[in-house]
Amino acid sequence: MKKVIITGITGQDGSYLAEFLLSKNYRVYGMVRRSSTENFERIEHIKDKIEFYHADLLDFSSLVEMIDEIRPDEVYNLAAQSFVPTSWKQPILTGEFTALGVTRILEAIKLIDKKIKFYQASSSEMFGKVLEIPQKETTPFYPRSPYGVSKVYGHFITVNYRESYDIFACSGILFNHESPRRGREFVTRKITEGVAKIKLGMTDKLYLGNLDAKRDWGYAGDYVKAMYLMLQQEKASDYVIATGETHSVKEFVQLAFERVSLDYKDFVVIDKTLFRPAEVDQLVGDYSKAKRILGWEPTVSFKELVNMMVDSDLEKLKNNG
Ligand code: NAP
Ligand code: F7E
Repeated sequence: MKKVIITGITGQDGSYLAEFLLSKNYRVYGMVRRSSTENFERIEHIKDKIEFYHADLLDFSSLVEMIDEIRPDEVYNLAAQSFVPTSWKQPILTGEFTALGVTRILEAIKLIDKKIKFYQASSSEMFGKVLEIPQKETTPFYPRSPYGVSKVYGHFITVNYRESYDIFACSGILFNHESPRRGREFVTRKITEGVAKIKLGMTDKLYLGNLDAKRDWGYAGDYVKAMYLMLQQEKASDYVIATGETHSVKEFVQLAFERVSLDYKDFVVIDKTLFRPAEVDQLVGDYSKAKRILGWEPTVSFKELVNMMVDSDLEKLKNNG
């Protein structure tokens, strides 16, 4: 049985990846940081099948001990401070988690066993103020937030440990991916939960920022499969994972309200405080390398994703009474 460590297992992607690797018969270890209350909402249904290990990206010795005790075949580093607006409020902490945290894990792997395969959760936010459309593996980076800057560091330290120490380290440059398990502060989930509350008469307004920003949105359940495929290849490399389509926040809002037969113009209020100091205006990825080498393709369309998230939030709110 192959052993795997997933950092960030309590997050959106961690939960889908854990499910997927359990289905592949992996022994799954979830790295969690200490908290006064358990935060297992997304993995409640599989938590009996996961072995939890307490460690923190800020604490090098905890990472060394974890890797030494478990001796995994693969490590997926999904843990990060992942919310872009918070990265302006807490830029130093974001750098500690999202940038230096990657070096701490890679160092632990280098010290203990260089044969351990490593996946780094890189991001389309690295492309920021885009220098090429669509963005591919060779497109230069121009990050627009402390989060994006930290991810550029995480990406290049991964490449550097591959080139310096011959560690099988891959960087997955994933474009936005969403699901019913998406954190409530990210725009897609904020919209779908807001729409569901409006439909059920629990509120009558949805406050949003910049509706003109465009993103390449896919389904998280598809994207975790690409992470796994990257680590099963002969050679380590970096891959863009995207849908190849771009849509504005406004289009997302329109479709979400249409799903419940309402007009967004009656409910959406623009709140200037939600605009960002520097915006990423338009992202669209070219996933042809992943298709060619990994045989990976997205399976959920934009409209299916919106509908899935609205339906799920309606269901959750109805069940909660
Ligand atoms: P998420 O839902 O915000 O989950 C983040 C995870 O990181 C949580 O499990 C969190 O644990 C953990 N974490 C944060 N700081 C930590 C620390 N110091 N030590 C240990 N664990 C820590 O993020 P996600 O959407 O699943 O994304 C997964 C990864 O992919 C992240 O690195 C993100 O930056 C990257 N990414 C995401 C997207 C996307 O569209 N979703 C796209 C590209 C890249 P707690 O539960 O304890 O807070
Ligand atoms: O914003 C606009 C906002 O916070 C998307 C993370 O997973 O994907 C995510 O980063 C867009 C931005 O995601 C609101 O200005 C308008 O242009 O959902 P988001 P993000 O910043 O793209 C990347 C790939 C990651 O790696 C990150 O970890 O939506 N927007 N109004 C709003 N955004 C939010 N959050 N809230 C609003 O009210």
